Amino acid sequence: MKKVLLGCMAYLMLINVNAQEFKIANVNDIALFPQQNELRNAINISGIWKFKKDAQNLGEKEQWYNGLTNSVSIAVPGSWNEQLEEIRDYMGHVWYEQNSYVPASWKGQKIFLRVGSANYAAKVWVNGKAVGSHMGGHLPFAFEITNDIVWNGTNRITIQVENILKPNRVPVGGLPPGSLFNSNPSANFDFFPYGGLQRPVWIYSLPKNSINDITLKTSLDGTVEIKIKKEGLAKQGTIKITGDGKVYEAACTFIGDEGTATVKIPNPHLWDTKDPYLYNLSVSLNTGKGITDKYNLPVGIRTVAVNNNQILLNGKPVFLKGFGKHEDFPIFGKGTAYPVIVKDYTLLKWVGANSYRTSHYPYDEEYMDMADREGILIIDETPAVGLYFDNNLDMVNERKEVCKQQIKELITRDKNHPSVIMWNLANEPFAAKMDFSLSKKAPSDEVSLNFFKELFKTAKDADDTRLTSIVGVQGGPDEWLGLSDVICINRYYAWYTLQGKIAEGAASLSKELDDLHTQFNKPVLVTEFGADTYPGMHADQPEMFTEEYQKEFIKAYLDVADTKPFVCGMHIWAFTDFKTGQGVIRFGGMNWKGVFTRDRKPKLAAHYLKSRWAK
Ligand code: BDP
Repeated sequence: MKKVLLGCMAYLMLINVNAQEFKIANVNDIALFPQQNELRNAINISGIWKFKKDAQNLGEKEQWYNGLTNSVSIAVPGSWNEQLEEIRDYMGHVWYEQNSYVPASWKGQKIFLRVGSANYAAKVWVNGKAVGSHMGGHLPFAFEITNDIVWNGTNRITIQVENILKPNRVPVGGLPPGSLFNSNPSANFDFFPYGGLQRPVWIYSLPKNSINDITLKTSLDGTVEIKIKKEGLAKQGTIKITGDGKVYEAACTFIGDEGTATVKIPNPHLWDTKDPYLYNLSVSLNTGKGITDKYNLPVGIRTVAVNNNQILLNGKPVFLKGFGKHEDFPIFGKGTAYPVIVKDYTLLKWVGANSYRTSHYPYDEEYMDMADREGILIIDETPAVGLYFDNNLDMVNERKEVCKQQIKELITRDKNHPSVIMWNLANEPFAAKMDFSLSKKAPSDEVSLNFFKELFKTAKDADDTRLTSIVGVQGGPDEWLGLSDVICINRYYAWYTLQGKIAEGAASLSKELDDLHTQFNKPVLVTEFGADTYPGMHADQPEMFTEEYQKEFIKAYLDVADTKPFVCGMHIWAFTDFKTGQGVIRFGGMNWKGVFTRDRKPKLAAHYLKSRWAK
């Protein structure tokens, strides 16, 4: 007996040697973007990294975190799919490695590692030691690594990424029962399932007594409420807001680690789309022996609200002119590329748009900062695209928890951007009894309605200063839409239904818009409408896939909207052509509904929109 017990203990110890503990990323650690100032430090360690595919998922067992051998080079940020041979459609495990010094001058500070986005699951090691894990693409995560680094040499950062679509993940793997939709690689959404470290990776430092979170709330009378969370010994905070040649100051006293301050700016210079004025906020912490930490943040003073017909920015109606977009470009896929970000804003301005939706996931932080500076309004979307309801209640509940976590992460990351006016919590969820011919509306049920109610509650609890919505698919249940502050619908009359019949399509749209407004008495936003358009294809009489058809289709929808005072905006699908999986309705593995091509050249419709919008 004794022998058996000893044998068992030895076996358990063996397991323990191999079992590593991964801390789950804490959402509070992504509240403030890394900042370089006189008290904080930040190094972007993006560049060319080591990379290795792990198709058999052997890396952990073989301890690849102790140094990648036989690796190849890959760019970070960037999707892996188009950089190397034979991994375009790969769904599985891969490993990334980079070596980096942490400057000795940072000693005494807390050191963090921040990953902008790893699609989908990530595990992180520093110098071979497990430091943490995160689930979900398109959102950042960070871990404190102070005790894991060395000061007298390079630090090996290893990140395992895995991008398999699974039924308990969001976006959801598998297809809804009865769906005709399929593509290769198989995904329940209409964009290419790019994988990898798609956004910059940072090593940054915080002072021991640090500011950990700042939440702003602004009012039209110039009141700026500032909530601060901190850590350490500091007892006093100082707030300074600078703008239009003046400085406004306030003190913040903490109770425990939380404090609030209010600054009143008389005759405030408001932030809006035509004049996106930003004040500078500087928060500093004082221990009594001097300033220990400082964080600077731009502040736009503005409010967002709705009445029965319109969205109100600073109390005045604003009509949303714009697009649904994607992060997508040849070679680097969904990787952050600063020139593309700048170009997209140039084109949004050129065409006269004032807004867009970050379909179908949160975008890189630089997009959000640009929107604040450029006065572009953002509907900020979570990664919950293509949710569906099947008979597997456990899976549905697991997805719901993932959605809630993603809502919390998104709001924590983006809550201080004046450009963000609405949180969109899902795109085109499918009901359990969906009619995929899209000819009649599916019924809702208790499970799905409660699912969405919980998501709305999560968002409103985290931020009650903005609007909240879900975007409904053609043929989806109306009941879900009623939960939103603005009724948001994607419609493809005269494309997927009533093919080639623009006038009939416009009539169907007109009728449905009236019905929705009568039913809910809320403003209605058409968040998608569009037609695939092969650039350079023309016809004297508009015909599907030609540039003329796209233009006439868009014109007909916009003309209908103009007759309805309760339509508060029209977002065309899509801003640019983008890559998808392969399938018969996706010629060349592309969605061609862009008003601009994938390399940002205007189609006929772009010129038409400019003539209509950019007056
Ligand atoms: C909508 C989806 C969007 C698709 C679009 C289309 O929201 O992601 O790309 O249709 O079919 O259903 O072009």
